[in-house]
Amino acid sequence: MRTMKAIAALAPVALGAVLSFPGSAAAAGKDHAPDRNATAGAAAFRNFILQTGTALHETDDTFATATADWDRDGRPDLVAVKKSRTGTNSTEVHILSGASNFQRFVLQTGTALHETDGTFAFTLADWDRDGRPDLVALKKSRTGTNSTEVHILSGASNFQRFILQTGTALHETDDTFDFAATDWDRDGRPDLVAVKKSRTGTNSTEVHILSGATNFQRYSLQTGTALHETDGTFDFAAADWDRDGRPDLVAVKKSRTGTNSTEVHILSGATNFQRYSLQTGTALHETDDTFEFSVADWNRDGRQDLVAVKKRYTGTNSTEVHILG
Ligand SMILES: [Ca+2]
Ligand SMILES: [Ca+2]
Ligand SMILES: [Ca+2]
Ligand SMILES: [Ca+2]
Repeated sequence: MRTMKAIAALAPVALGAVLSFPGSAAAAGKDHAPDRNATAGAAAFRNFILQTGTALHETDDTFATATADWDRDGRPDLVAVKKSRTGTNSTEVHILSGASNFQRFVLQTGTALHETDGTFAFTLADWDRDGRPDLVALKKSRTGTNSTEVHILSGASNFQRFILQTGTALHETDDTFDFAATDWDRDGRPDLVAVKKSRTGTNSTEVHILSGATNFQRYSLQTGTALHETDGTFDFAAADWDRDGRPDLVAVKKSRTGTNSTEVHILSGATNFQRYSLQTGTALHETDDTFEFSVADWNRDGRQDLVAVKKRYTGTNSTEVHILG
């Protein structure tokens, strides 16, 4: 999520540089010597399958990033949402194509949404089921409805048209909440996953899922999880890691880890997030607020990969993408 003024002016810049980080890879290899009996799952996230600068300059807190297959070529694309200090005086969407290894923009546009601030979070989901990812803007606080609001811009209109704007059953929310969209109840409608990280009734990280079928007026699930309360060192995503048809909760622990690496802890949806499917260190060193995470199947082997976006203080002076498989 985060500063620069003229993105368009920088669009033609294509670095094309595939970086190698022998230092960090070797260090991680030493810390986590491969277990020869390890299952495929246990070996997950131990290798970089892409490390590259991109056509996007370094970015700051006015940017939020996500992955989605915008151009429907089977390759995840990088979606950068520019929330404020934009040329268009609106929230902007800048999409870098996966097919170009993020060297080329396939969309750069203002949207129907005004400039946004820290009270907004963003995710993508195909709300209207036309095959195009739509932009889900969550207004967490200072809303007209006194609830967390959902405002969805259609991909088909290049984000010029709202296809849903509504309050929800969830009260206003703050930095103790993270959000993701996934079809939890498998009715074909994206549902909204609100992860309550701390100050919870259960003394654990909680999952509250609002059903898309009710336009987010009813909960499909509200539960504590096997994961203790969490803080700003954790990022969350939803994806079907174990391929049982149920979305799982991916918790990325960025720092203060036991393994001295960025860790991935996956809670299985089949157990309502009471059991772990995977807990592992990764080839990526500990990370900080300059990193954002998402999951996507980059190399199309049917397994979700971890996409780490390094927004600034990069070697390439661009926003970088590091994918762990
Ligand atoms: Ca794509
Ligand atoms: Ca759509
Ligand atoms: Ca659903
Ligand atoms: Ca699953």
